[in-house]
Amino acid sequence: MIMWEKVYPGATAESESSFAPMSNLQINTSRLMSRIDALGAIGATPQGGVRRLALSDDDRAARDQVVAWMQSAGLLVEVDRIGNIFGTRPGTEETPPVMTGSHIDSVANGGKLDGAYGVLAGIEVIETLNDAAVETTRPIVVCAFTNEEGARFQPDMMGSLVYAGGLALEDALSTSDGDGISVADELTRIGYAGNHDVGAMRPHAFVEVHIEQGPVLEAEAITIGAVENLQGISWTGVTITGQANHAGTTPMRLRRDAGFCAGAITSYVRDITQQLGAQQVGTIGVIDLEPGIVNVVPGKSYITVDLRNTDNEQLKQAESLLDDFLEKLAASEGVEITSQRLARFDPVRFDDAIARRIENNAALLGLSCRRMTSGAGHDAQMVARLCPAAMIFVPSMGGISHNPAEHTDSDDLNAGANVLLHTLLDLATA
Ligand code: HGY
Ligand code: MN
Ligand code: MN
Repeated sequence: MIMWEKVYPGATAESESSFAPMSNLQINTSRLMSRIDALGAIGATPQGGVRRLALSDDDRAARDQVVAWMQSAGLLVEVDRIGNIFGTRPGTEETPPVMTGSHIDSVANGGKLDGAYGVLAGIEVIETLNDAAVETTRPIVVCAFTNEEGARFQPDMMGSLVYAGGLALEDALSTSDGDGISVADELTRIGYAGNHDVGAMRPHAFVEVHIEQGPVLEAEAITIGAVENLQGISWTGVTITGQANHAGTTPMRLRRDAGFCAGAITSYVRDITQQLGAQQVGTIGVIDLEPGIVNVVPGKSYITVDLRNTDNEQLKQAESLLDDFLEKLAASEGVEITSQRLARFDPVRFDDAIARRIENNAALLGLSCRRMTSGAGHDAQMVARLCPAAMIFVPSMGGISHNPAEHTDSDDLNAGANVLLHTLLDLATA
C-alpha cells in the first residue's frame, strides 16, 4: 500500500522541503503515547491533569524521567546554570545544532500535554532516527527549558529567556516564589543547578511542537498549525493597601476598602478589552484579600493582570489605560496602590522559511495545515532571539488548556510529531 509518494525534482539549493531518502519515516505512536502517559503520571491530579510547578519535587521527578529517556536514546545530556536540560544527538559534522523541545513544568491545575508533548515528541524523533539508523549532518538537540509557565516564579519562559540572553542569570536565580524560596536554592535542592554556561550552545534553528491551547484548529477541522507569530504579553502584580475595618460599623464613606478596589480593577480590565477590540485579551488570575474574613473590610489585596495583544502599540495602550485607572482609583478610594511588572514580552514573528517547511511537510504527509498566531507564550519565542524559529500546533479539544480537561487526539499528536520529524530532518540534513 503506497502511503504517498514524492517525485524528487533534482536537488535545488532553495528546495524548501527536500525530503531526505527516508521520506516514509514515521514516528512510533505507541512509544510516544506511552511516554506522554508515563510523564503525566508524575504530579498527576485526581482530575486527570498534572500539578508540576517549576523546581518542585514533581518537577524533579519528571526531569529525572526525561533525562533517563534522553540517555536511553543515546543523547549526551547537559544541564545549564538555570537548569535547562539539553540532549544532543551528534551529526556527521560539528556544526551549530538544530534544536527542538519545550518544557515539563506545569501550571497548578494543568493538563499532561502542555509542554511535555514538545519535549517527548523531540525525544521520539531521536528514537525514530536511531531505529532507522539515519544520520544527519547537523547535530539535533532536544531541550527541556526551566520554568516556562511562570506559575511559581515569574516571569514565564524564564529558562529560555535566560538562555537567550533576555534575563541575567543572577536575576533569575535570585527570584523567589510566594514563600520566599529562591530559584537558586530550589535548583540546588532538586539537583539541577547545572554547570554549563547559559547560552553556550548556539542553535542553527529551533522548531517546537505544542498543543494549540485554543479553539482555532478544531473549529476549522485542521490538523496542523504552522505558527508564524506570537502575541505580546504583559503581566502586572497590583498590591492595594487600605484599612481593615468592621463590616457592620464602618460607614461606606469612611471605608478604604482594598477588596472593592480589587473588584473594580477586575471589572476595568474587562472594559479595556472591550475598548481595544477582539485581539486584546485581559485576565485576572490571582485575587488575594486580607484578612479574607466575612465580616472584615479587606485591608489589603493583591491581584495579577495578564494583558496580551498581537499589536504592541495596542498592548502599550492597554497598559497605560490600566495605569491611569490605578492612579484614579487610589485617589478616589483613599488607598495606596503599587504595581510591579512581572513579565513583558513584545510580539514575536517566527521564521517564514521554517513555517513554509512545516506547511510543505504537512502537505507531503497529507495533513491539513494553516498559518496561525500563538495566543500563548512559548520557549520558541525566546530562542527566536538567537536563530530562525517556528512552531507546529496540533488541535486542543474544545480549545481547553491550563485545565485538567486538556486533551488532543493521539492521531493529531502523531501527526504533529511526524511533521516535527521531517522538519527537523530538513533543517539538519545538508
Ligand atoms: O502564559 C503563557 O502563555 C504560557 O503558558 N506560559
Ligand atoms: Mn506550554
Ligand atoms: Mn502553559
